Amino acid sequence: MRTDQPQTIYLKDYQAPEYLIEETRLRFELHDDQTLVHAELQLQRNPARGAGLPPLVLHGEELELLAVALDDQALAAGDYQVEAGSLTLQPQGEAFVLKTSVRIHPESNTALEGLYVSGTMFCTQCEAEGFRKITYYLDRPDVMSVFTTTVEADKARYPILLSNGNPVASGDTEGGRHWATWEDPFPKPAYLFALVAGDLWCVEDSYRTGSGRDVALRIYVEPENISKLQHAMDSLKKSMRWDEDVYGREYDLDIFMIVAVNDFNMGAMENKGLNIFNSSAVLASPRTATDAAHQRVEAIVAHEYFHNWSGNRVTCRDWFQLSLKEGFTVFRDAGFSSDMNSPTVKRIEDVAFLRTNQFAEDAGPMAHPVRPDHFIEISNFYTLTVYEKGAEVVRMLHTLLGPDGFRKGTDLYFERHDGQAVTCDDFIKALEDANGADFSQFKRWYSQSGTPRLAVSEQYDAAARTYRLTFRQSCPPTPGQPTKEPFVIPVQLGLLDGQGRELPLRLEGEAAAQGTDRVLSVTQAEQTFTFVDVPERPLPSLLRGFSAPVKLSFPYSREQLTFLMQHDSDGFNRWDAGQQLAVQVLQEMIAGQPLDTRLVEALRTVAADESLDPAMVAEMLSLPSEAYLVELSEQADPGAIHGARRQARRTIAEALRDVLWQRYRSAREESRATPYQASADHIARRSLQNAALGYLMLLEEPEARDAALEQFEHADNMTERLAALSALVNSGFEQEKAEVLARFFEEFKADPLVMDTWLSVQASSPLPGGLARVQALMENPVFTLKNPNKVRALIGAFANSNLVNFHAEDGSGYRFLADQIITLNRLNPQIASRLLTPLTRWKKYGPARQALMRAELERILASGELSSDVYEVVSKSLA
Ligand code: B3K
Ligand code: ZN
Repeated sequence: MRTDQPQTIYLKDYQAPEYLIEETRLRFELHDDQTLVHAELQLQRNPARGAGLPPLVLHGEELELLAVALDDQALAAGDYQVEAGSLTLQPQGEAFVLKTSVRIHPESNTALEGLYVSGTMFCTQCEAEGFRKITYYLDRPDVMSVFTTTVEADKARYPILLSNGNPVASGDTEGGRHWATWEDPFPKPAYLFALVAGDLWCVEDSYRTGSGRDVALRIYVEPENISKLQHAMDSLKKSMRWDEDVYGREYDLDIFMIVAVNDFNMGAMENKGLNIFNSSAVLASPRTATDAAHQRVEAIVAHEYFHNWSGNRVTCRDWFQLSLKEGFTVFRDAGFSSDMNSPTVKRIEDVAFLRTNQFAEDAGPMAHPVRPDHFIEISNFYTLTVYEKGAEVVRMLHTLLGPDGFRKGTDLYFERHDGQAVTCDDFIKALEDANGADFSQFKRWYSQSGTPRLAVSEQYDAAARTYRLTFRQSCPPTPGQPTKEPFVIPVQLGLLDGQGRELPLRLEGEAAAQGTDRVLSVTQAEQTFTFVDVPERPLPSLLRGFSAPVKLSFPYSREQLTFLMQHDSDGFNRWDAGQQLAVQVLQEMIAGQPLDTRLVEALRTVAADESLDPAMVAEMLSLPSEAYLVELSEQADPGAIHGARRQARRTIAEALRDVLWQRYRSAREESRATPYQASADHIARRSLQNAALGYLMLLEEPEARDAALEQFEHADNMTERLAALSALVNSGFEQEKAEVLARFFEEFKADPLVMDTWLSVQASSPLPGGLARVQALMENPVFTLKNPNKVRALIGAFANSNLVNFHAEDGSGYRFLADQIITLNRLNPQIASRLLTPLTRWKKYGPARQALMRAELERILASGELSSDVYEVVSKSLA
């Protein structure tokens, strides 16, 4: 908890460090009631900072300093100053050795940052600024050092002792204790440090790199999870191969380890050679994890592995540059997932997520550029903007340069900056230099916040056979940025004729047509492109594959959207045309008008299309989510949004009953006949099967109920069972609902990850009484506020995925959430701060709800001493 006024830190104030750390030697003595950390740092004056020896100011928080020595001279109390966040002393020469010993208390660390205890093991989380809770250090990413780490602990309880790099020595000591020493030869910032001690089992495999080196691969877990590691191991090996094939990047150490822990603030962490994962991002078995969970494991394993180059070998100069590693690495993992699965479905999922959640962030009080220029608490900036919008920015660079030019650029980037801590400008410069490109205007994507609007209009001249498209871009004001300069917006497009065929594309001034699909760069506030030789009025397919993170508008008629749904050669745009149609229809229903049956007929065609990938059919049958409809509203009415969407879904289910049953039965038949596989075609089949079941259950007919019960009972995998459970939980079949919930609980109560899904399904049910259900579940022994997965599964799901219950008119949902945040502020500030998100969106709702939400934010602000995490979000939301 802070005791002083939180300070804002500015990018413009960046200065290189006064001192560097050449070598770091650490020794940990782990005990039940305390841990001793002995550090020996070889420091030197940073030559880049000039002459003179300024005081050395080391970061350190919640440390009890036991001893400090400079070049082996013990210092007396007057020789140094200890303050809340620092240790200051005066060096006597350019190069020197500093030794410190501190006492820390991982056993009572509930913030899960620094060294802490999860279950029966010790583990660490240092990014961004957690290392300073372990020892006094220059805890900033531009200070890179080689590390040698010795861990000592009780041998029986902690037989496995791990740190970064390669194991070099180990032995026993008195009192039943033992030790192990690890050496990491690659200089790294402290945020990549890791330590694990526990009674862990592992699966082992190996990987031969392209250049013929053998790398040992190990995934460690607590013994009960040893059977759930095959999928993560397969994903790891695929990632290693893919990064060689697509980016020319090989792994560098002799061993690569992953450790799964149950208590973890986020998904996973890319510590050098020793990734630490939330168990939800590693463990997967058909019986306990859904297809989506399998794909999440695959993506996160890849993401953390890819950081070995984009983040570790080349790291960030300062935390404002976070997207340098995160945006790029999300782009890389998306490319990998796309290659391993259906590219179109992957793109649809990513775009739906971005538009619903990142666009909302960009329109809210915490909006910030991909490269923020100030912050109070860096933990608050691990955001959708830095990650997902940052990945879209890299994707646009890839689109503009093409795959070969982009690869030339990344090769130069990795080669030029290997072993360095660099900036987003250095990344862009490498792409420019390798291609002779100029991205100076493009770089506004890094500095301007907000989601640009792109309004497009058309003009066809039959006599001249010309077709003009005029693009007007604008960007709404965001905190601290009242006006914006034009962005570079790559617009991938095609033109369709009356039969749905693609027309050749020739722009005015060009000698010949250049294909039927191309990318235009919109760089001005208003810009017109004229196509020539256009034989008939075309229908434009715009922003294919969502080629830029903008809000595009074009005055399509509903017939034109239906036509695009059936004929566009771009799968993403086929889906998107359906979404645009559904949004129009739902918005009318929200305003009280009846359902436009053209939507139903368009979906009938989709549902019956056996030539379409079943996963695409499932995506196209899914109406825009409530959260997306909220994002699109000027002022959202939760009850009307929920009611309209539910009514539309029921009408669709009635109208499409036969085809839905037919598709459901044939898919379920196949599922029964073939054992579970996590392959793309099986996943696609199950997604359509479950989408159909979801619709059919809305009819509240015994036939559908029986199908759900059969599927729940007999399916051999969690994907089918959970879909059946969730359909029953959201139905009016009270007795069956209670039965399946109880049976599911009995079967899986010992499996924390499955219990998370059991909590989530109930927490997100829109049926009346949602808050009471959540409050009752908080008393269930499987729930604890100390485990972030449990908090997300129950409280997070209620606040983010249960629109009607969370926004209850009496404000009870808001009050409940604020109460939890006030408690969590002391236990785990990062989790408390994350939970605030739905309250920060108060401007989206009507005056009565606004007042209630603001009152809860005020109550949190007045509740006592706030962590910098919670303080920053609450104060900015109220500003
Ligand atoms: N780099 C970590 C995130 C650390 C978050 C610290 N609050 C995981 C990742 O993006 O790969
Ligand atoms: Zn990352």
